[in-house]
Amino acid sequence: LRYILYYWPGIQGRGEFVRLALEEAGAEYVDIVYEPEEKGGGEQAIMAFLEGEDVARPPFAPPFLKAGRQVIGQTANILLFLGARHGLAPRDAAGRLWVNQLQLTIADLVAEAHDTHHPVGSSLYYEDQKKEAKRKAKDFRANRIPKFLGYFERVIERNGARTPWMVGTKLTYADLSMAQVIAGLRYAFPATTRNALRSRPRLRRLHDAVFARPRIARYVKSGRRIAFNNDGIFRHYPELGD
Ligand SMILES: N[C@@H](CCC(=O)N[C@@H](CS)C(=O)NCC(=O)O)C(=O)O
Repeated sequence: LRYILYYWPGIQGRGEFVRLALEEAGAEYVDIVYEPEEKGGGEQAIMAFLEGEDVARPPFAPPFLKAGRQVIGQTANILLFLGARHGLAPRDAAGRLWVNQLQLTIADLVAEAHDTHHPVGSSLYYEDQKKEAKRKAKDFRANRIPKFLGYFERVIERNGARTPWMVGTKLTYADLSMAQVIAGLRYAFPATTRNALRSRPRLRRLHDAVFARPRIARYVKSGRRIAFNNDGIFRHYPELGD
């Protein structure tokens, strides 16, 4: 089975949460935006779904995933689907809901990280909302990063397993996403994140364990993982604080 991932070019963005799950699963997939246009690739392929008249269940925004005839949007929803199919989630319904809950909380954190550079509007330039961005980032660094990371540290602790993971004894897609968020926060706000992680050894261990997974390590080494940059969700602007 071959998946098609629809996501914007040049950034990890929310697409990366899906990529990490696909990579860990060893699934076959194409990142359609990097395929030549004459082969149906490029941004046109994305736009065809967003704006096409004949799409029965149109997604609102990337990322979305094509699996056979199904088109699935919303990062957490895509992961719910992949988790069940590839053993990246518990088998029981309660366990699946719990992992989904964690993923939705990660999505909240990701949205707040995005809003540190776009607090007024996603359709406006960063340069036109710098003042508000400074206030937003200050609060995010002082209050939100510690609150979110404190929460996830507790989740690992309460799980009580001898493994590094948040749920049970096996890795789930929420662990992959958590590691990705830690990597992103370290890029955007290195000092704040270093400080917040000092007292959160379980999260540091989770991050390291995810990036040491053979398939994830191979993916990172392959050069296919786009580097963090200031077009993505996690951006490093010195004026927004360290
Ligand atoms: N809640 C959605 C958010 C999707 C989203 O914001 N996608 C961005 C790219 S990362 C986008 O293209 N947004 C267009 C828009 O919001 O108009 C998810 O988690 O997938």
